[in-house]
Amino acid sequence: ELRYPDRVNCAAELLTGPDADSPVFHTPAGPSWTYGDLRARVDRLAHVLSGDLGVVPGNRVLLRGPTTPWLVACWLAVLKAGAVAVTVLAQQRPHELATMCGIADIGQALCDIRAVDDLAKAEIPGLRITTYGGDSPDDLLRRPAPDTPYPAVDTAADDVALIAFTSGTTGRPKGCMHFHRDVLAIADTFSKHVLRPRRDDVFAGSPPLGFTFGLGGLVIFPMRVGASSLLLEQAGPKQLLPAIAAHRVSVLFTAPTAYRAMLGELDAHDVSSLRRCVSAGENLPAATWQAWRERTGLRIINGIGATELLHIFISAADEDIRPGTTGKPVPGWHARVQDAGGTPLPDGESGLLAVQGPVGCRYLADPRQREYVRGGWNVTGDTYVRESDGYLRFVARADDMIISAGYNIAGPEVEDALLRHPDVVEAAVVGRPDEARGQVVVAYAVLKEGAERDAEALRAFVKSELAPYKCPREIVFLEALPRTATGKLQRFRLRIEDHP
Ligand code: 3SK
Repeated sequence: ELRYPDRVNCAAELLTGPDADSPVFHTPAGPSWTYGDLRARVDRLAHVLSGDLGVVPGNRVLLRGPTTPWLVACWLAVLKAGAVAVTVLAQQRPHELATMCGIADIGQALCDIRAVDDLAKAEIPGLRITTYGGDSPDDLLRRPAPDTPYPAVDTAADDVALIAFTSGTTGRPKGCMHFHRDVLAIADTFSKHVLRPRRDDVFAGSPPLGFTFGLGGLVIFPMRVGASSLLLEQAGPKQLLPAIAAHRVSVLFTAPTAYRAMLGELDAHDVSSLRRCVSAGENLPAATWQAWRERTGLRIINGIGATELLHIFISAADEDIRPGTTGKPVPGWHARVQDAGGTPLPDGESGLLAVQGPVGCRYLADPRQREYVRGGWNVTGDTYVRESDGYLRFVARADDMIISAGYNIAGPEVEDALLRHPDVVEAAVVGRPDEARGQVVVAYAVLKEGAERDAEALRAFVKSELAPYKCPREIVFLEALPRTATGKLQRFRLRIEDHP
């Protein structure tokens, strides 16, 4: 069981430990930062925040900018000063920023000068924006501040440290509040027991810091063990592969789509430094896992996480990985599969995934809290099956089940079959309303460059892989699938017929 003192400041905890000259952040261009550099810069920023900017414990501070060491320094300074960090994505537009600032009652923003335009355009009443990374004397990083250590504010373990926004794949954003102890708990559960990082590891990955998958994988997990992290402003597959080689990255965090994209480019890059590869954000098809294993010799650590629960709660460590399943509850977590009324279902039956653990869902002023937390369990909205030996297998997001002529069809199962075809790079399968059958299966596919768009051949392939009733009635070819800013597939945009 995890035990933390009643009073703990997670930023101070993450900053304590490694020698001042150990590296903490690398970037493709500039010199690496050491833990000593980071401590000194965080302390200066915390002085500016609580002095010049008048931030007091409990104030909520919006953070916006590309993934840089300065963004992390601001995040740590906000927490060290006892305030609440609300990190948003660089892709979010003025109306989205205004909605989030309204929900979280934000009065201050620290914003990379390169990302300030949309924030300024949002015209948020009462918001004080301070930029960083510019060359004016007014810039956050140039403001006068004492060069003395900043004593961390004595926060309670269950004071709110951060608010992370999720809109899932559709809908009005929900702000999820997480405590100082939650930040430590994700490192002391998934990272400690499944990832098992070492101090000499170099982390890197694609998720931005406004997505808690990235915040954990690129900041909290490496810092908890005194390791370092390569921070990339552009972190698509094209940038990741050369960066892995150049910086000898050993721990990689990214999503299934990026693993698939990198497979096509592996020959040109040296990835021999990798020892751990983590996939989350979406279900990892067994075909992608196998292909990565064949090409690199590495077993991808698959996981399911949620912004509501901060990070990954079901996964499996190296030797326990079973491709095609997500794994078992991470130590410290419990999981069960239940029906819509909350009654646990027997092994082998599919139902709603419900989990309990050291981190819980706490939406900020949102009635949807009642749907997510039921009877003390966090109901994630995923349909799962528990196998007899405890492994949990993803079936679909609960709202992605297709019911056609009385058959229950899981869209992701059909997507996996399509992805086994050598010409298919991406696939999304949805139900389309149909008078006779209730719904019919429709697939959207992205093909390899130059491949022939032969829907009939692809349908025949799916029929050779799955029961014929699961075969898409129609296959539509697209150049790309619609995705959220964090890379999640937006199936609702393909189900447009449901939303006339
Ligand atoms: O949303 C997710 O899929 C996720 C995965 C891992 C960690 C955190 C999150 C939010």
